[in-house]
Amino acid sequence: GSSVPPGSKGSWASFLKSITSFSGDLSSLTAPPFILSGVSLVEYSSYWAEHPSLFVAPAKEKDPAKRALAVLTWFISTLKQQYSSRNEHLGSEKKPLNPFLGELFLGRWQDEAGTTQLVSEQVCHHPPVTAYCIWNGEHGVRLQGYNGQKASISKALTIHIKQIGHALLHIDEFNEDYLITLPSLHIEGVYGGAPYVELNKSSFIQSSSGYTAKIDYSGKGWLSGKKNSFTATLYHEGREKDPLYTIDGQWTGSFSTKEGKSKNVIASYDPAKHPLTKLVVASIEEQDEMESRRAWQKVAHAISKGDMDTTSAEKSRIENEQRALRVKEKEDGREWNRFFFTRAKSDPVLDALAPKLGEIIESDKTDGVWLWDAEKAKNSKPPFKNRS
Ligand code: 0T9
Repeated sequence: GSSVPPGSKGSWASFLKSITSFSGDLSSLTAPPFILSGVSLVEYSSYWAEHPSLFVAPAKEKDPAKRALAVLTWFISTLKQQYSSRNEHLGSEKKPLNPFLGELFLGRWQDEAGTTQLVSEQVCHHPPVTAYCIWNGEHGVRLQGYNGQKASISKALTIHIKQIGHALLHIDEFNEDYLITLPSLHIEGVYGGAPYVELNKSSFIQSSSGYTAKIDYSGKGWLSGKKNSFTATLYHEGREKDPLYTIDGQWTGSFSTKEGKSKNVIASYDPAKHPLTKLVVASIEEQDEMESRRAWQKVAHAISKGDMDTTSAEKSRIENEQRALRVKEKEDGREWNRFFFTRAKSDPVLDALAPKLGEIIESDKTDGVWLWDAEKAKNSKPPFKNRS
């Protein structure tokens, strides 16, 4: 069946034609309005902590293996927001707005876990790279990461996305770090105009305390036949055959945790029992010009009205402003100064953990390794300071 609205058949057909002949940067494609979203990709960083209690839970766990398990459980709980929330709320995956360099998305979650804060910044436009830091001071938990995507398309119109980048979780109390790798994904349902994400292969979490978690994704489910299935194991590094814990289920649904290889269920997770905490974002009037929702306000409004002329006019205005800024910087022999992050060649925490997973840090593909810069954050001018 086709989900393409009757009036958009022609433009969808030409869009499909254009994607068969592209390679790499998806953000450059012009898509018909029905598939556009007024939300910028810089907002997607918030998917990491929509359950603040699960995010901070590891900090309360004294036993290191159980702590690693709490990290794994939190990670799996984020997948539903990360990869299927657009589908659930908007009816299909939508093409996000392509963030401009320096674009910011700032907010906080306020709930039983206290205050959890979010800073997300577009640190590179070409290729697109978003960096973020999410932290909860009371619990001493901090997640920082950056990511970009590399896309390719198969003849059958499946879009394959390799994520480049990673996340690092730090727990103050135990001075522990966790390297989180990002799963590969593919987008199905493109031909019929109802794209959705499937995860594939595996992703990993490596802790500085010597535990490895491996998450295997299988679209249809080897055992259950259900979609979005996964199996995860947590083991002492190098001892994959000897898992301490096994988790299986659906990343869009419920899953259960078992001890070792046994059938003995020790915990289960049901997303219906874990309502999301809503991110608090300043009103558009309060926001700085560099903040995403303020900057894209007119575009988002035009998209929601299906007004393509205003959408492209307003998009072009932003793109032209950006081009002018880049020209000026080039003339002045300087580069755009990121608000919260600093480019590095490497990071000692990353260098210690990545080899354990055989993970190659392709920093050339993300314009460097992007690190949270506490000094910059402290000195960043008001509007941001007032609110964080
Ligand atoms: C980081 C996430 C990422 C971003 C999105 C591929 C994609 C852009 C990147 C990887 C987040 O932590 C997790 C979730 C979804 C990913 C998006 C899914 C998607 O389709 C888009 C790409 C750029 C498109 O919009 C392709 C157009 C398509 C909707 C129409 C055929």
